[in-house]
Amino acid sequence: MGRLVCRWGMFISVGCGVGMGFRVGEVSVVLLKGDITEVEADAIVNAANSYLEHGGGVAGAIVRKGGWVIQEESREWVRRFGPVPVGGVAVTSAGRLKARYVIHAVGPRCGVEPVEKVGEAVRNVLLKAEELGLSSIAFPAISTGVFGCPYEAAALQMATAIREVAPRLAKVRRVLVVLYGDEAYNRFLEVFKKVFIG
Ligand code: AR6
Repeated sequence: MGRLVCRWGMFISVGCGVGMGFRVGEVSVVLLKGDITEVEADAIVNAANSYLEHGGGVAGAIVRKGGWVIQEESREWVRRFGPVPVGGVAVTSAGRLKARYVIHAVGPRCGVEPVEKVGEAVRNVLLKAEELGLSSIAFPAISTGVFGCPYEAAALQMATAIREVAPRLAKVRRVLVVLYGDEAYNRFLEVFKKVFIG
């Protein structure tokens, strides 16, 4: 059964979790439904704010499960380098999580900053993952919670950025997008199908 999984553009159910897989050259892009803190990947992406003060949503879940060390390292990052710009990234360890790193990505607050900053954040995460030599990375739906961006707009930014950067990646081979709940999953899936299949 395991050998049947991870076929692209179709429903997959074993090994890759439950979700839909797409392919861009050598890179597989898989949409999953679930909790990002449970996902196995070399790095998981946090939907962070510029001060890396991890309150609710994905950030809160990451610190609760990974440990306070992630918040401490985040504060140390801000002390050394200053606040992370919108669209930018910062890296810490992942504490007790299965991942090696947390890449903190600052998305836009919709209505305040342009939604295109989601795409910028995604591009910067992928380039950082490549720089770190990682082969797999898991994204949440950046900016679609507390920061108030609509699922469709954020999904279009994310899918377009992945499609654009993927051909330039030599190390990253697996990009997971982890959606929390049916609504987020279904809306992202529609957009990803349009971008990756047409
Ligand atoms: N796994 C996967 N997705 C999740 C999880 C989880 N465990 N928990 C929530 N989501 P948000 P933002 C979804 O608010 O909009 C924080 O306070 C959620 O349903 O985490 O970028 C930070 O510290 C939504 O679709 O991130 C910042 O201040 C998506 O993840 C601010 O919120 C993003 O929701 C960042 O806001």
